[in-house]
Amino acid sequence: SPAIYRKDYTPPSYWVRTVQMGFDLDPSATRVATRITLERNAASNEKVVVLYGEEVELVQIRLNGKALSKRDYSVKAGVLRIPVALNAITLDIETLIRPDKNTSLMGLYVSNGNFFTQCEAEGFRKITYFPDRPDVMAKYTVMLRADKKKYPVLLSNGNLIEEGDLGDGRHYALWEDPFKKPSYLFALVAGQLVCQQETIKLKSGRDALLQVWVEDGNLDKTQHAMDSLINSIRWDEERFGLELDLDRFMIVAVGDFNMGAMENKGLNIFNTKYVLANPRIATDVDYANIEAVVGHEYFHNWTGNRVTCRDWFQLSLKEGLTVFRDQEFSADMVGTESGRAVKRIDDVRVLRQAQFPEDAGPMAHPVRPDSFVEISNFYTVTIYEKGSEVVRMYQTLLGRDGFRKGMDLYFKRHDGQAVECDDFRAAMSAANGRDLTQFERWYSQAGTPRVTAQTFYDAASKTYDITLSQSCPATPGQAKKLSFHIPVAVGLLDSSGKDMTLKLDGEVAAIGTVVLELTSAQQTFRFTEVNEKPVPSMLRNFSAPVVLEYDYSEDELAFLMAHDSDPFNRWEAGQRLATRRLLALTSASQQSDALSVDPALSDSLRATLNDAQLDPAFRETVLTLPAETVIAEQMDVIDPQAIHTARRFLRHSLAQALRADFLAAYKANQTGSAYSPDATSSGKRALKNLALSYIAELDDADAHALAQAQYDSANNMTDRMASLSALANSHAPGKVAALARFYSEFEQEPLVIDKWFSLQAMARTIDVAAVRKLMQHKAFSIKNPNRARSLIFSFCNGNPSRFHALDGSGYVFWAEQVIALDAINPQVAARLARSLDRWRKYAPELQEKMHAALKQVAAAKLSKDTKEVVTKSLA
Ligand code: B3K
Ligand code: ZN
Repeated sequence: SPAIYRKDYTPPSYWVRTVQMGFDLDPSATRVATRITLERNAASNEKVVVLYGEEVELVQIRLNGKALSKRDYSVKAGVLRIPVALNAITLDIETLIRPDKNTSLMGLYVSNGNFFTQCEAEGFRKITYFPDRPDVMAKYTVMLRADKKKYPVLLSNGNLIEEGDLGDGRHYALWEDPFKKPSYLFALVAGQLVCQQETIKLKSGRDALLQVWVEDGNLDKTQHAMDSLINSIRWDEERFGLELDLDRFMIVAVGDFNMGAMENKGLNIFNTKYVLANPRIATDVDYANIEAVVGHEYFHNWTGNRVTCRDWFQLSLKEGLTVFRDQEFSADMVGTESGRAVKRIDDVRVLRQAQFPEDAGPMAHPVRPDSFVEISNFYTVTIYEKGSEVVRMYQTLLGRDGFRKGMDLYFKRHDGQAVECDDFRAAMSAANGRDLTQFERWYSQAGTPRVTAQTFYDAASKTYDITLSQSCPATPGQAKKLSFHIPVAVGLLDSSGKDMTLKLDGEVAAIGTVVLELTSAQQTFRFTEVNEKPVPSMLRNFSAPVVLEYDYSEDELAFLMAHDSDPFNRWEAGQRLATRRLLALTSASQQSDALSVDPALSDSLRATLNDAQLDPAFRETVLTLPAETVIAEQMDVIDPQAIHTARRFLRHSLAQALRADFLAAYKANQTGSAYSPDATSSGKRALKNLALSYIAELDDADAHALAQAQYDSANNMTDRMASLSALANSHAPGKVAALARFYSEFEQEPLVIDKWFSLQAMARTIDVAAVRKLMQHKAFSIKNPNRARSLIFSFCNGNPSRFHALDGSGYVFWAEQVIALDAINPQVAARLARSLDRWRKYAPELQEKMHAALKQVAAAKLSKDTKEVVTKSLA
């Protein structure tokens, strides 16, 4: 398949003004009648209507009432062209589709007997021929007809206009969306569903009906999603002055879904994983994720739907911005400074574990890509998470008020339009009178910039110089990079650990933190009237998505860990200390040297663990060692076995050194019998369960008893999973029984059975044979994306040392699964295909085996999704 280039964008030849659709829903033969009114685009020279269609049977097409014959149009590779030069036309298109055969879960499909749609990015063309591109925005009216018994609930975007019976057991519902939208935001849902609903008053005084739709039997799991929706609505009113623009807002949960959720106008469709929760089935992390995803989809109503993307290269315009908004929402929901820091740390962890590797691999792409083969492959951590960091940098540079001004201007200028990332930057710039020309490079250049700092204190003149230099590694298609505009937030600590008042070249710059703007390859910033040699705290709150290199002494890092007023950097100092140990241990393990670790790290960690002034949630982040994938990023040649050995050794050593402290923390952070997922309680549970996981490293009878006792008495899924995981990774006598009991207790809860598979796939002792055996389990199905992810992805992506087994068995398994999945669901397969994309970073013996597996996949008959990934991996 050929690549599509951003530079080739041309405006559509025709605009669509209105769309009227009629669906006769039937799993094996759904008839779709679509009437589209179009208007010639004066700005286009093309005298042709261009419609896209995929896997649809075209029954009939009429232009201004007259049936077209095959001679009146051409169809090639899914593109239907009708030569016509009229200013206004009406097209009637009838198509026939088979939702029950749709395993790609794009377009209209059946899940557990009900109908659902997923149209972003290019799924609408699997329903009917249409100018399926995001810059074509139209008003939709949708008539749904179906058997009343089988499909009592009929939903689509916007407002319900009319419903009634049709006779012979069928009924209908007519929906109208008052806002124009691109086709990717179209949705319909039909089937046997029930809802929790609530009417709320919006800020302007209008009423809005909120509904959460689920399958029968799940109504006891919708309250948290409803609460999260209401909180999201309130937050957007407060923080950005943005109100819900509809009278009705619906969330629907579906068990078969490719991603997390979808922001269809007024009818958000969610993976059940991001809706259903109660203490019995959901962990604290699930609760937090549901809040974030409900927020994310709701916030899209303005950032994505009211203002959308001109083309798919601009995807981060809506995704980066909306992730930033959901991150800020979650942080505000916690409220405390330390809670905000924990959220920030979590977000940066995702960036480092997933986005930094992507940015350094063969799929690296700019936040605004220049080309793609399959757009579905570009719903990436770069577009989402790095995109969010880019948006965050505006706020760091302009301040919260300046950022808000920019947002206001963005909506004032572009409401109802499909625009580009440049338009967002222009609004931020114009609203604040700031030149943001150079900032554009964050959108156009891929790769993670390195910022190196050097410092010099001159006691005689009392000046302190920070010299920052930047560079950025080459990425595919981009050998040389130009300098980025990088905000580097800096504080200086005096010898008592307090923030100094900062003067830059004689001017008072800040009491605690100043944002230095690095725009050249190298710049020196001079602080004056610095009375003693400070300890610098740099890149506070992770002010830019870069790697900061500075030659900190061990003492300085311990000092920052103990004193930095910036909680993010307190955490960061601990991570730097731990990373040094882990890299040294990894290398010792590679040389087969005896492993040992000095007490300095455990002393610092003990101080944090026992510091009752600090929030438990924050202490948990400090005591958590960098992930194996984060260590891997710091090595020239990745050695998964050595990294794993090193990390386990360090955890075991810490468990030995801090056993009594962990036990004390375990006892001090019990949360009692009434479960609540609030930040304080979940923070306590996080610390308590981290303590349990360290103690479990010791794998002795006391540790087993502790885990078993917690398992036996757990009254919520967080505690249950933590103890089951401790047991599953140990030699505890009760391990097999606990896994069996867990299964039988939760057999009826698919989301919990996903956890059961996932926990085993990530266990230390598992191997490919055991994964294959689990695939034979009656509860396993490769067709359900959540289930496939819970077992196959958890093993391939979440268990590096087992997946990268020296015999190459993991890669053979991977190739088989990619090929099998590709025939069912290309999007899911292409995600799995990414697991080997960094094969060149590994030792030759592993590389060779990975290469063979990649070649095997590449030789198979593949979707363009998976083909693009393996082709780029092998390039
Ligand atoms: N916008 C959707 C993405 C769906 C894409 C599917 N190929 C989810 C989100 O970001 O909210
Ligand atoms: Zn999104």
